[in-house]
Amino acid sequence: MGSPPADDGPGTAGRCILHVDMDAFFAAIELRRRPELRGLPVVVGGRGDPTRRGVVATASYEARRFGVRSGMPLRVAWRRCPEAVFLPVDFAHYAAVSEQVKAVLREFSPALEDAGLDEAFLDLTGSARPPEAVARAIKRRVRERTGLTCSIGVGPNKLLAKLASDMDKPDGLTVLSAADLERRVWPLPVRRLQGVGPKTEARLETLGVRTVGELAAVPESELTAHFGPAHGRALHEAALGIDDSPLVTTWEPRSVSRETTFQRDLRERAELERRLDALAAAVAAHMAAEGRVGRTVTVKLRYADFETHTRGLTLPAPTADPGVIARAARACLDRFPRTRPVRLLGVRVTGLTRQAAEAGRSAPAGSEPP
Ligand code: DCP
Ligand code: CA
Repeated sequence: MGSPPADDGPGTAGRCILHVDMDAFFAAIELRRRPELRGLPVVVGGRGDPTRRGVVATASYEARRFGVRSGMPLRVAWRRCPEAVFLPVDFAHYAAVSEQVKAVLREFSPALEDAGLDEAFLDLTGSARPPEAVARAIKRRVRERTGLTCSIGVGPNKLLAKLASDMDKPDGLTVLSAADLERRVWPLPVRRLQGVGPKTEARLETLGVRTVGELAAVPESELTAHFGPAHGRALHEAALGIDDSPLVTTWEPRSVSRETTFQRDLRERAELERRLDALAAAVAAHMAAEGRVGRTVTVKLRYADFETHTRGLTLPAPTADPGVIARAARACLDRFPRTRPVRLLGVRVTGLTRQAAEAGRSAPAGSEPP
C-alpha cells in the first residue's frame, strides 16, 4: 500500500489510452454554421431564449469568461453576460456531428469506448506509431472532416488519459505518465477525479482533503472506514493514478463479404460480371443496413482446380454505394488472368467505418448498379 505504481507510461510495455474530448462541443458546432458569431460570447441552451425556462448546455470560451457554466439556468447566464448570443439546442444536428467524429476515431483504432456525445477513449496499446503522433493525426483529421477542434489526453489508463485531455483546452495535447503523478495530478482538486461528485467532495473536505495529493496521503483504511470498502479503495487508487478498468467497447465488424460457389464452373465474362454485381449488391445492402461504409473492395476467385487468388482495390473515399462497389469489383476482376473456368467468386469490403448520419443524409442518391 502507498507505493507509487511502476511507470508504465506510453512507449513502454504498459497500456496506451487516448481520451478525446471535443472543445465547447455544442457551441463550436453552432459557430461552424454561424461564423459571424466567432469571438462573441455564445450560450447554447434550452430554446435559446433566456427569458424562458432552460439551462445552459454549453457556452463558448468567451462566454465562460463571464462565469457562464453548463447546467446554469439561462436566466442566470443572461444576468452574468447580457450581451451573449443565446442559441437553441439542436440535438439531432450535434448527434450527427458526433457520429462523424466517432467515425474518424474508429479509423485510428477499432477499440473505442464511446463515452458520450463529445468524448471517447481509444486503446492504442501495441501501436507501432508513437501515441503523440497518432493524437496529432487524429486532431488533424477531426478538423479536416468537421472543422472542429478537440483536446486529447494520452496516458497508461483511462483515469490519467481523461485528466490529461482536460489539461490544455482547447485544441490541446497532453501526455501523462505515472511518473507525472506527483507534479501534475496531485495539485488538482479531488473533484476532477472520476467518481468524485459534489457529495464526495464535501465529505473529503471535512477530512481536510481538497487536492488529489492530499487524498493520496490518507491511509486506505481511513478512506474505506469513511466511504465503504469499494468506494474507499477506488478513491485511494485514483489518487495514486491506478486504474485497471478496461475500455467498454462496442463490437465493430471489420469486413462484410459474400461468396458463391457455382453449380457449374463459369467461363463467360458476362456471366461472371452478373454474378459479381449480385454479390456486390448484397454486400452493399448489408453495409447500408448496418450503417457502415468501407474503402477497400477485394474480389476472390477460385478456379476449377481450387487454386484461389484475390485482387483488391482501395477507393478514394469510404462508400456503401452498390454501383461504386460493383465497379470496383469489376476492376478487380479485370486483373485476374482469365484462362480457366471459375468455380467460386467472392466480394469483400474492408476498412469499415460507421457512416456519419449527416453525410448519409446529404449524400446524393446511390447510383444504380450497372
Ligand atoms: N452538456 C449539456 N449539459 C451539461 C453539460 C454538457 O448539455 N450540463 C453538453 C454540451 C456540451 C457537451 O455536452 O457541449 C460536452 O460537455 P463538456 O462538459 O465536455 O463541455 P464542452 O465540450 O462544451 O466544453 P469543453 O471544451 O470544456 O470540453
Ligand atoms: Ca467537451
